[in-house]
Amino acid sequence: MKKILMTGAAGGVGAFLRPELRDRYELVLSDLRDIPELHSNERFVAADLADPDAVLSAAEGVDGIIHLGGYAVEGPWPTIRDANIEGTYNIYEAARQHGIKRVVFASSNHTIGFYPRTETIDHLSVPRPDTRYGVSKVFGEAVASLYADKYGVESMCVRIGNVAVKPLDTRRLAIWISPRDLAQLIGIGLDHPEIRHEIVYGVSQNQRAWWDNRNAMRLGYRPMDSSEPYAEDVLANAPPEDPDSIATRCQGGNFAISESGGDPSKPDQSL
Ligand code: 15L
Repeated sequence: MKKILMTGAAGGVGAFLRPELRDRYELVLSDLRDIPELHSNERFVAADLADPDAVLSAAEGVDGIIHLGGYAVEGPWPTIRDANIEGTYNIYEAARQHGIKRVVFASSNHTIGFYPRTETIDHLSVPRPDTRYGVSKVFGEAVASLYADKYGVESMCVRIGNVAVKPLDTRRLAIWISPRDLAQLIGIGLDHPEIRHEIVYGVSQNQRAWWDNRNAMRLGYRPMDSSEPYAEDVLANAPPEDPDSIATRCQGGNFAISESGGDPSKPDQSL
């Protein structure tokens, strides 16, 4: 059984993934926050991602890394810089120094959040981040590419949509991924023999998706869930949307209007 370090394991995505993955891998769970309830096959190690020595020591002896850790929404630059820029760099450096050959990087749909919802994009589309958070995920994808080409640290970068038990609003009918579909994708990222640097979308088989996920399918991804059975209920209860709002027009939703209020001609002076 492979031993896998999961960073950010105390967060919501970690909580969804642990039960799906702990029968298949020996999990070393890391986070700043303690994880009180550990199951067999799980061990906890506290680590601040911004501390290179702590990351190096957390990654000692593992065969692969699932890097979920960092700040998961928009935040002030120092927060994003320490948790996501420094943190992701430290993960790849630890992988290089320990000779760990596989990393699954939890990237985000906010790398491409400024694309309009009318456009179908794929793994080759040029990034259009909607936040500093999105920029930090584009940075992570770039570090993954560099470490693959230069040091042979192979990566799958998963541009995750929204992980939840079910889709909760109109936008999430397009970008939702079920925990078991995300676990399947991550398993491919850890075990597929022919990965160098891949970008895939973390999305279930949603009819309303804005993403052509053929790169994930090429690698064997066969999502088991779809948002469509939830659509009638979601649409019946969805709050009315302003069709002219940038938040409604862009794939990143509210992230695309954070701080600017959606009007690029009037940037928030507090930035
Ligand atoms: C993300 O990248 C966030 O980490 C998550 O909290 C959600 O906001 C998700 O995107 C989303 O776009 O719904």
